Amino acid sequence: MSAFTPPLLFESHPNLAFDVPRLMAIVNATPDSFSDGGLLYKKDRIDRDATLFRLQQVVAEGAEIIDIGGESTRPGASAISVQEEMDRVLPVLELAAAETDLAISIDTSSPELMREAAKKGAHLINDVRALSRPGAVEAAASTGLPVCLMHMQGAPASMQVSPNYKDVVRDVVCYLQSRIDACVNAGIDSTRICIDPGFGFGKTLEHNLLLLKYLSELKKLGFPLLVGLSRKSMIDHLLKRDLKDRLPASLALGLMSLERGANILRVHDIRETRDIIDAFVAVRYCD
Ligand code: 8Y7
Repeated sequence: MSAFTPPLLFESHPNLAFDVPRLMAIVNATPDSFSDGGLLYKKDRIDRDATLFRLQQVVAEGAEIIDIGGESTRPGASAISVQEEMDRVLPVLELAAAETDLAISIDTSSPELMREAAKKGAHLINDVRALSRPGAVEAAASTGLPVCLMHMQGAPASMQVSPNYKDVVRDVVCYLQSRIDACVNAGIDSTRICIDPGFGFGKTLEHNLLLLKYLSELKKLGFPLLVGLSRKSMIDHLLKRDLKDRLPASLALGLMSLERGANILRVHDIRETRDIIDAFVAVRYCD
């Protein structure tokens, strides 16, 4: 009926084949993240046993990818040095590479960490700044790894003060296209790029809702799509829900993203998200 389009995939890891949607578990190597900060810590340091325990839990619950981050991008979070970021992320990455078969994504904007992470076995670079820091595109290109380019308006400290767009869907599409072009010009193959609208990053509730409603516009760019809606404060703005009561809406928004073509869901609640992906896939492939 329709022309055959080969499934999109990244060759760095089998779990980055997008014939089915993939589950990315958030693993924060931070002492202070808004929902799971400090989980890997004992006495102010990353703890090997606590980290191993968490990694095994993440695998058992059905994650296929883990996204390891050391810098909190909460609105108002304080900046840390590159050294501090490396000290947080690299031990977790090394343990994940040695002890699991997960695809490993590194959530960073730092060129130095991109290079180190690639040497230590990372499979994907996830940059909320879309490789906009000086040297980031070049560093990412030199690793040969796939990259996730996320849209953000402004900087984490102030991005929620007064988000402003002419047409949020068009503006995000244009921005992502410009970052894709910058990547391709620097030698990153277009088969190694995925994109993300960056829910909650310099966006009002209305902006977020429009981006979800018209997610298919982003799909038209032709790249795998990563979506992060898990427990985000837009759910509070919409429904008045504390962090601990955001699971039902997170799952609903996740399923709506799948229906609109999301290829990776980045989430905190792994077991529950596994169920919605499995149910979605069962219906999609039932004939
Ligand atoms: C996202 C993200 C965060 C997202 C991508 C949070 C690191 C805030 N959100 N990366 N990172 N997409 N690609 O709520 O939506 O988890 S941090």
